[in-house]
This record gives sequence, C-alpha cells and structure tokens, in this order.
Amino acid sequence: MTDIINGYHRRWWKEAVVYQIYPRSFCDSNGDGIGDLRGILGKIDYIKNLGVDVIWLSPHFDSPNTDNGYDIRDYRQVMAEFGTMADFDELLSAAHARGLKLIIDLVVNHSSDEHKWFVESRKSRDNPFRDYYIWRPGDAGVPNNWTSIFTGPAWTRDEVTGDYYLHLFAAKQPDLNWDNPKVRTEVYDLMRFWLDKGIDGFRMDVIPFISKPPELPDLSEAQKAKPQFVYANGPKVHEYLHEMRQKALAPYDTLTVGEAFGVTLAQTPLLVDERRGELDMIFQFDTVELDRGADGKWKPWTLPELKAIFTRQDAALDKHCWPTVFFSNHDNPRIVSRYGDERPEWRALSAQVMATLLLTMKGTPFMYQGDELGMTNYPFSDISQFDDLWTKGAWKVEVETGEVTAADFLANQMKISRDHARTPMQWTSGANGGFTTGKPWLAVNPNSAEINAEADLASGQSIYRYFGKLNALRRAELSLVYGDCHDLAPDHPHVFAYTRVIDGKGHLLALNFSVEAQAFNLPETAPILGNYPDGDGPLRGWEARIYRL
Ligand code: TEU
Ligand code: CA
Repeated sequence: MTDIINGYHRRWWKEAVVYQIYPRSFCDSNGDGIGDLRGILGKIDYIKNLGVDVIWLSPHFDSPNTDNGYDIRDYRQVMAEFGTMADFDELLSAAHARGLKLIIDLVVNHSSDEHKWFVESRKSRDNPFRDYYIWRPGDAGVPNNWTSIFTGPAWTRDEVTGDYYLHLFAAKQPDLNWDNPKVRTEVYDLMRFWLDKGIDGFRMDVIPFISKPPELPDLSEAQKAKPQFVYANGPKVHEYLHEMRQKALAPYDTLTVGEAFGVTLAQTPLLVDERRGELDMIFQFDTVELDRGADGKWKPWTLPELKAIFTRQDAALDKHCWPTVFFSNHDNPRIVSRYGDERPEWRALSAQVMATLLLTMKGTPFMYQGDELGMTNYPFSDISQFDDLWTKGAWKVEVETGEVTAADFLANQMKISRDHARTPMQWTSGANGGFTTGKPWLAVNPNSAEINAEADLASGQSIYRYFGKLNALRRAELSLVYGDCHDLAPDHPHVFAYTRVIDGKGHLLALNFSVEAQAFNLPETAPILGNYPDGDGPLRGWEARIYRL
C-alpha cells in the first residue's frame, strides 16, 4: 500500500481499529481468578466479530506485579499466571488466522528491580551491569529533587552499596540507562525476539522518558507540578528512537505507538513525522486529561473543550503525521461514567455516541476492553477495595499525613482511579460476571448482572453490534479515515457536529452530548447510520447520526 489518499500515505495502521486487552482482567480460563492467554484465546471470535483489526496486549511478561506487569522481570518469558510461551504462540496464530494483528507492550524505560540486570547492578559499583541503571553516589545525599510519577522521591538509596538509583515510577521499577549502548542493544534484541515470532508492533510505555539529561538538574518550582514535561525532554530521545527504528524495527512491517506522557502538541511531529523515521503514532494525553485540574485532581469538563482538542491536534499535525484517538485505556476511568451518562436509559446511547466519535475522528482509534459493553466505573467506597499502587501510595502520602481527608481522597479516586478500568470484564449475568469460576483478583462490578456481553448482545440497543457497524462503515468509506475534518459548531455546548470529506465528498457526523433534544441544521437525506431506529427531526438525547455528503 503505497498510494496517497487526500495527501496521506496509505498505511494499514492508519485504517486499523485497535482493541486493548488487559490480560489480568479479560477472561480467566482456569479458575485461579486471574485472566490469562487461554482466556483471550477463547474469546478470539468475540474480538474478531467486533470488527476490529489489531489487538494490543498489555504486558504479558514475567513480572512480580508491583504495577501489574509494567515492571518486567524477564522480557522473554510469559507471566506464569497468564500461561506459557506455547499459549502465546497459539494466541498469535489464532489472531493471524482470523486476519487480526497483535501488538505487545514494550516497557523499557524501566524494568523490575527483580530483573537479573538489576539484581546484578545493585551488587557493587564495579559490577558489569552497574551502568545498566542510573546510580549516583550515596554519600552526596539525594542526587536531585525529582519525584516519582507515583508520588514521593524518584531516588531510592540501595542498602547494598549505599548509592541511589533513579526510578521515575515505583521504587521496584528502576529506570534503565539508555546512554549505555549495551542497554540499547539488549532492548533491540528483545524487540527482535518478539518480532521474529511474528508480532505486528509495539505500544511503547512512557517512551519519551528514556533519555535523561546527564547533569540531572533539579526541577524548578514551576516544573514540580508536572515533572513529566521535564522527563520527556531528555537530549537523546530522538537519536535513540531513530536508532531503534534502524536497528530493530526497519525490516518488519509494524505499528508503533508511543505513550507520549509529557510531550506537547508542538513537539509531536518530532516523534511521528514519517520523514524522520521514529514512531508511527503517539498517544497525546489531552483527551484523558480533559477533566483534570492543574493539581491532577478531577474537575468538570465541557464539550467545546473536548472539540478544541481535536481542532488543535489537526492544526499541529500536517499530512506527514498521523494522530491517534482514544478516550480509555487501563489507566483511565470508564468512558460512559466519564464522558457519557451511566443512568440506565442513557448508558447504551451515550456509549454509542462516544463510539461514533472514536471511530470517525481523524486518527487511529484505540478502544479498551469493555467499551463495547458500556462498562461503567466501580462504586469504590473504601481504600481497601483498591489495588493500584498509585492510589495506595497516594493514600499514605495524603491521607495518613492528614493533608487530605479520607472522604475527599475517595471522592477524587471515584472520578479518576485507574482501577475502574481494571475490574474484570463482564461476560454474563452469572457469578463474577462470568469472568472466573474462582475468586477474582479484583472485585467484579456489582452491576454485572445487568451489564454484560450476553445481555448486550441480546439487547436491541447492543453497543457491541453498533461498534461492529461503525467498524464496517469505516472500512468501506476511506473518507472516514483520511478525510479532512471540520468542526461545524465549535462553541455549541451540547452538539458535536463535524464533516470528514475528501474533495467535498464524505460524511457529516452529528452527536448530541445531552439528554435534551437539540435542534441543529442537518441534511434532508436520511442518515446512513445512527443509534436510534430512525433519524429525523432534532437530535434526541444522546443521539448519533452519520449522513453521507
Ligand atoms: O503510564 C504512564 C503514566 O505515567 C500514566 O500512569 C499516567 O500518569 C496516567 O495515565 C495519567 O492519567 C504507563 C502505563 O500505562 C501505566 O499503567 C504504568 O503504571 C506506567 O507507565 C509505568 O510503567
Ligand atoms: Ca487464570
């Protein structure tokens, strides 16, 4: 595919829809309460029939699970709880046999402290693996004022040598030293290990954090609130990503998407401009930070703010760059609870409005397991119900010190917790939502009796089937992929209406983000797709319509 459409190079990954699986919470095949690879295998046709093209698997590697697999102990082993390498190979071939591609999570800013490199590294200052990580002499005091993204200092003094090592996340996630060429060679080798098995690409965890300024300067007062904008701006990020393209990715036909925490819109082309040979795409955090204040706490959001994100993104990226669109992943609350309306009469409709936006906005759409069922946030009411190390760490720092009341802390977590996304998939109305026959590792949402795959598929308002129709439409009508995007009413508080056109031909999308009917100037023709049985007159509550132009 080398042709050009509307100025864009045609690429399979621009036309693809990606479905993210968090293996721990997807489907448990053996009753131990933990989702696993054979569980995914058993649902492969469910995924295929949704009409998506690519599966992104969150980390499936051997890990002590401090951060649920984002702390890798062995990059070449499958996590024992998830199964075996044979299970992985079987899953990959089952996906390929159905025309599905599979990308995996590359977590190489840091490893687990139980990785053999770190086990060696901490032994002595002259250990051959010492320089695999970032150490500073212990006698000089804490090397700088950097903080962990998960709260607290980014340095831990290791008792063996008394020196400090850097960890931009948990203490059990030491940062790898990318300035050491041996580390880079190890990473490219492990990438080729998986590429040679036939995987189709990588989602790269916090990849802009890999290069650190050698002098490790202190954060200024202004930088302290959002240190990610410092961590993502090391001097050699582009050099290393270019090298990764040359030394690992180049011979393979892959999809690469970087989690670009701390990257501004203005910097985005430096990572994704196709002429530079670094990444194909990145995740910009604007859509998932829409409801966060400067302090990171929840705040209300408005529709014009959401629309403006896409307009800004479009203006910042020329036709050599390609965006992503996402509203959910394993780090974010559920779409319906956050952007839609979880009340029973609006839940499915609002999930469908968000699905329409996801699949018709410019960029490769990434959806998260359960979006197709309109799964909602978990009704957390006590700190003991959480699993996330971030929430538990913040509780210690904020509540146990008396800085924040337990009630305020929990009220905020109800809005922002990463665990909302991590509760198990709801397959049936049976015990534990059909996720496991055992005791689930994290509680299943008590609404699983009503919200589950079986019920959704039997419903006249199936969200899963609506996704299927959207996916089929997107596949058939390339203007929905490559068409120019124009917001018809940027200031309208409740209606999001936009066109996707190539040479004047394409589609008009009209989405009502409220329960009230909204009059809007719409085409006379009947819509070609919508989430109400017919589409006439004003937009009804949470109505989505797609017109052909
Ligand atoms: O996330 C990076 C990260 O910083 C996010 O946790 C971010 O702070 C959050 O989404 C803001 O809402 C990646 C992984 O996605 C996450 O699960 C890991 O915990 C983290 O890296 C460390 O590997
Ligand atoms: Ca299991």
